[in-house]
Amino acid sequence: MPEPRILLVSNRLPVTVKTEHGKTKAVPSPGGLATALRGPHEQADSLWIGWPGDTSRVEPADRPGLERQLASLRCHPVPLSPTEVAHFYDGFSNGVLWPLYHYLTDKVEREAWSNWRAYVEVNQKFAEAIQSRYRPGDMIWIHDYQLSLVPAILRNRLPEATIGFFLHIPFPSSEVFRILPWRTEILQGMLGADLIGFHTYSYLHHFSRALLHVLDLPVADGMVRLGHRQALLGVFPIGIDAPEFEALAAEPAVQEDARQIRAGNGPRQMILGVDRLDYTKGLTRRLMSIERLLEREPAWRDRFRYVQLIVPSREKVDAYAALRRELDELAGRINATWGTISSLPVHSLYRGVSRERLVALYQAADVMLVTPLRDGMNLVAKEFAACRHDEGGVLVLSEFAGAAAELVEALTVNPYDLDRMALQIKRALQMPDAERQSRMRSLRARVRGFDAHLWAATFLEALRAAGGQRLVPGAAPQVSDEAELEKILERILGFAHLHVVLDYDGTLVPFADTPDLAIPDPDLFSLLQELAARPQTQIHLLSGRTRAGLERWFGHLPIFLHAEHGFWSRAAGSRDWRPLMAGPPAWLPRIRSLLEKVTRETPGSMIEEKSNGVVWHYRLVEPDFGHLRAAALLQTLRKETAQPDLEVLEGEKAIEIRRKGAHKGMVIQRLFEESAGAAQFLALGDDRTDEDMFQAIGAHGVALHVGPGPSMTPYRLENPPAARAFLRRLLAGGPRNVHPKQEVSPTHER
Ligand code: GDG
Repeated sequence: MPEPRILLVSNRLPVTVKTEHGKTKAVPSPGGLATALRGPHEQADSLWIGWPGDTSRVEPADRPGLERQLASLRCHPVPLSPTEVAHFYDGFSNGVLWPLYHYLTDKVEREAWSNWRAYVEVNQKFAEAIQSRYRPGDMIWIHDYQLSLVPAILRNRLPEATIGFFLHIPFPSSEVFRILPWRTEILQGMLGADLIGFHTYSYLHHFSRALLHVLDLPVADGMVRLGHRQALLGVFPIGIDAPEFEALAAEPAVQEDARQIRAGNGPRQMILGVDRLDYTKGLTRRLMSIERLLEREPAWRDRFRYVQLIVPSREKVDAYAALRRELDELAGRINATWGTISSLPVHSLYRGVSRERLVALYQAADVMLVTPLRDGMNLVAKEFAACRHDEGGVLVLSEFAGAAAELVEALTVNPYDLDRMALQIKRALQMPDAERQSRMRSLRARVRGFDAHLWAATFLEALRAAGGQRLVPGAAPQVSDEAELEKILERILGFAHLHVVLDYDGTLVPFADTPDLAIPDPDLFSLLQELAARPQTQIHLLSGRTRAGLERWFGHLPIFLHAEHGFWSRAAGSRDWRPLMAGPPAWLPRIRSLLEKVTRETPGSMIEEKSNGVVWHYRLVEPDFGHLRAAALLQTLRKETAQPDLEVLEGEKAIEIRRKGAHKGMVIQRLFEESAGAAQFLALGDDRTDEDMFQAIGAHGVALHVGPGPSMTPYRLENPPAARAFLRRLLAGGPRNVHPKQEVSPTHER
């Protein structure tokens, strides 16, 4: 099979447009992503789609040249206006999602909530750009939190496309994620992908929990079912370009630079930190733990220098400017207290350095501090290991960096525990050579073993497979197509004695939080009224609800009502409810008291009483607790099913215990017999209990399933509004081959 073309999509292109002294050029963007995706980008005629940076100052005359240059680099620009950048990027992505996903909820900018609109619009813009370049067979790989809505927008427009999504930052615990007012939109957005990748299992786990809590979607075997489609979840820890770092580290000029840096430190050991200026990196706490070490360990004073490289970033976001001030003050205080005439303990540099200098610093360091409060992965930790041919240097790593899941030979720290962090730094400074070498040897093997290229190749291979298994095997398509519906309608219009049998919840109205809230609306009343007025047509509402409930809502309509799955029936216009069988079952009081106990122990659950059985509802229970309790209840009930007249039914977040044989199919059977075989049926239903009536109808009519669940009938309407629209079409079609309306006779009265 030929290699498919890959469309890589990220907020930033791997090159950024720069205008200096009136000259415009595209220069490589910093960061590990460009390196990691170099392989797939160079493959076949792949394309990278993203923002090229601020192009507002590019002279009109320079634009064609710039476009040519980007095209030759296989980059397709998505230009963003300065306002879009301010609202979508600084405002929503970095002012809301970034702090929230890193658990720093106090840093979420209050004003930035208003930038949601811009986030949606720019995501749409990206989706349009992708669609404009998409060719069937391409694989689309979308990156990171700035673009989490793009997969679903694209899925709508390109249902057949293979779409992958990778989140480079942590996915927070669902308790934190649920703070986000747009949690539903973000989750649904990501679910447009066939494969969603995370750096660690714990991020995947948090995402699964959020799906369950927010969308009520369970994840089984790393897979989420979305109607007839499925999305896969996977763990793909990103690596670095290890050979490139090793090669740089082997260069004589770089090694000489490292020697000079060491010489500059004199007899002192060097502790190094390399971070973007960001409050997630734990820079303040890192400084405080250095201060603590100096306070508590006099022997270590003036025996180390802590060099911290801070690369400026996101300078327009307020929290970042404040952080810089705070760090300056703290470093000033430490230096003033513990500095000597010849040396200061803290040496901060607010600037980026060349790759060569960075590698020299890695090589010169005795201890590398990577102590973020949270970090998706953290590539600096891996780069440090890759550069240490000498097997020297000790890595001190935060347990809250994704890298900690892999780099288990590092000295781990909890960056919130300053005392222990100070002790770990001391331990690193005085680590015996043998231990240091042994740890570094193992770290280097890990970094080399799964590098950036392997990461990209592994994800793409999994994506290809996920695209191939997008459709759930054997699942019916979401809806019947127009031609199919037209054929069914024609058939029904030809029925001489039509019985329309309708389930209520999930069929005519969507599910509500509790059964009492699923109230019928005026449109439904008029629809039922008009259907009932149709010549040679009877309308039957056949529900699991109680007699009183149906009577209260539908008693005034000229339609037949069947309560408790058909155990009770009454004719149109009659108040006389007739049971299918006599007396309540003997087991009912015992089962009721069992359910009362379960309800007391399961907050949010409730009991629905029926004359013929009882139902335990757990729709409002915390989802996994509800599932757990339901499983335990089913286990207990299994003993009861030895009773000849008892059956247990699992419904939508409900368990029903009812008298055996009182099911919806019995109603169909009776109506058929009463019409002396003349009745023909149209039945609409959405759940397991409706399958009984579909089965009973057999060749005597048409059964239509409503909603995404499984069904024996091949005909499917998407949801309750689609069901109502179909019934309206039936009305509009008018009856064929039938006589004028006659008085309805209560057919089942004996
Ligand atoms: C996201 C996630 C995840 C730093 N200073 C200089 C410099 N750097 C380079 C490093 C490294 C990169 O920047 C930073 O790596 P991060 O891992 O922090 O990645 P980000 O791109 O910020 O962010 C992160 C990553 O995505 C990948 O999935 O690991 O958790 O937040 O490569 O070397 N490079 C140069 N001079 C510097 O001064 N040349």
